[in-house]
Amino acid sequence: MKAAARLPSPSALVTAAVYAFLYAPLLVLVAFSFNRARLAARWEGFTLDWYAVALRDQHVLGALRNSVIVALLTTALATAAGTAAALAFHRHRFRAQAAWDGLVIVPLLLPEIALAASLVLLFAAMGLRLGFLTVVLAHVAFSLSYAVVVVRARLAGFDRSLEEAAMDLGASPLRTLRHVTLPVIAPGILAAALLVFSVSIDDYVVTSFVAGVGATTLPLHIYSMVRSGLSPEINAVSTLLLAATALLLYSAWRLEQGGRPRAVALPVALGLGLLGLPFLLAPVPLSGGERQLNVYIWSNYIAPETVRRFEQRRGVRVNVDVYDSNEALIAKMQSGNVDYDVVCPSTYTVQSLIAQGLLRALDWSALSHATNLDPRFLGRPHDPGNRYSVPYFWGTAGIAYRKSRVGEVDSWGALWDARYRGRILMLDDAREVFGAALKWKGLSLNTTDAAGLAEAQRLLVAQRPLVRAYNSSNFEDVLLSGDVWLAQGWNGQFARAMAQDPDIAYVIPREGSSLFLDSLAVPRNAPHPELAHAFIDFALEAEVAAEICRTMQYSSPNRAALALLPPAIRDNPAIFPPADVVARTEIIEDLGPATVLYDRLWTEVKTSR
Ligand code: N2P
Repeated sequence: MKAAARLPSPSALVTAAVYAFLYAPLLVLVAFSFNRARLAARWEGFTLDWYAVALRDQHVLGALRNSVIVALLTTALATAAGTAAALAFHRHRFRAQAAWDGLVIVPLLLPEIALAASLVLLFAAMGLRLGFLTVVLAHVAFSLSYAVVVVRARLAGFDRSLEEAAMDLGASPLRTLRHVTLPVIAPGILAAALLVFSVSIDDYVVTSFVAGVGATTLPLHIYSMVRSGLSPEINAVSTLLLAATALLLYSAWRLEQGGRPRAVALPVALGLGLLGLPFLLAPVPLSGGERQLNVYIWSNYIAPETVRRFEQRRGVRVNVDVYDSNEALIAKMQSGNVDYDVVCPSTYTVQSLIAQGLLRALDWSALSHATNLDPRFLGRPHDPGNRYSVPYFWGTAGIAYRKSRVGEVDSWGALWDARYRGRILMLDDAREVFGAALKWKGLSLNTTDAAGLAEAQRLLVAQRPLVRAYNSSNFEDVLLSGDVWLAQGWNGQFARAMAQDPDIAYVIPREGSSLFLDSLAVPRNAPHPELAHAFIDFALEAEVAAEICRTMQYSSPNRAALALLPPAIRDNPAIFPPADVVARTEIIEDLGPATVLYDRLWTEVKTSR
């Protein structure tokens, strides 16, 4: 009887399980920020090194500084406006009061992505360039509601007769506000401010839409770090951000519960202190003006170390943003209000950007290292005289697979094998995915033939239930993790995966595949064209091109760099395929108006049931 009483009750167990579910991932994150191992999710001993790395990383510090500035401005604006609105609501009964009440709350319930998209449209219509200002305005837009709601809650218990008494005694309205109203609702205002600050500092969705270049906040930077390779540095940065947010939220909660401002002084000071670190450690200006270069490039296409070398050599700051599809690049460039200096489109996208007048003619006299390029990659049909583009990487799309699970693979048909249901990954890329289906059936991946495309679409719809994920960013990680056994993807990232796990193989199916050639180019409205040329020329230097190839393992079109590569890279057929394999590949071409057909068919595949 006694022993039974000591057993936890079922409801306590369920509660414990819920909390474990909620907080276990965070605990793991915090624990691994102290783990010595670089890659493995295995404990290899305690270290503070990752914090040291993070606090020395100028990009992390810069992004954190941007986040703090945005959050402080947002807090000031949203809290002031929110408090004024709450007071107005408290004092006056408006006509259709319920409707106004509801409208204040709606932004809290609105899907963030809808708010983000509408803000981008609004800014474009107003002719505002995306940057700091737009980030702050957007943050105020979504956090204002929080401020109104919190201050109103505090006002609900506020006795208006205090104000009336003050006025009866001769105090002016302003004096009454300062000496009576504000002191009473101060904890509510402070709580609102802390809440606004913490929703602003870790916002990702809205910010990613409205940031433009040079206004990268910490959440955006962390996300781009994740996409160019996981490092425990991210765990350290996230832990710091988590600690700061937790301290501020805890303080806001205490104040809301009626705690005295003095009681939260310590946690607030600690939280703000953590966020103040970047100002102490990297006291540099917000944006480098002329001394800054904005690069928009495929993920996994350039190592941070390489970028750092250029920064050091030229004494400039380089912002690197990444994308995972040509369509994302085109959309950004068409929007017309972003300021990139260097971009990296594939052949068919170079064609379409030239046709739309979105690229700037290059000054070849500033590209003295272009003589390093293998002439086979120059003068191609997508840009006959290379007026606009300089080859950067080439490579193939193919299938990587786990030998121990699927044996030998040599046909696209393997990706339709029902035995591997749920173990197949496809690129999230209309042209590549249709390309795989078309090639499998012996058709050109540039076909515009309606019957051929309909057949490809039918195959892709049938394949959908077998597909675990459509992923163009870290497909090699998904294969490495064991979640999928067969993945369509691009060679470089697979070559890196193979170096980590000998069970992985890469094949260009016997039916043939796509070959890509991605080039550096300068957008027509690039703000820093001179520095853009300097960067392109830097990437053409034999030694730099060799480093880029060695670290990213896509195939280099730089002949002088080849000699500098270790045999493990130069002789790796997954990176530099033999001539007979190249012979069965095809280059994706711009299909002009037929592009929309691919887009429509692809959307239908992805939304099919
Ligand atoms: C880089 C993918 C290769 C680009 N993440 C294919 N054009």
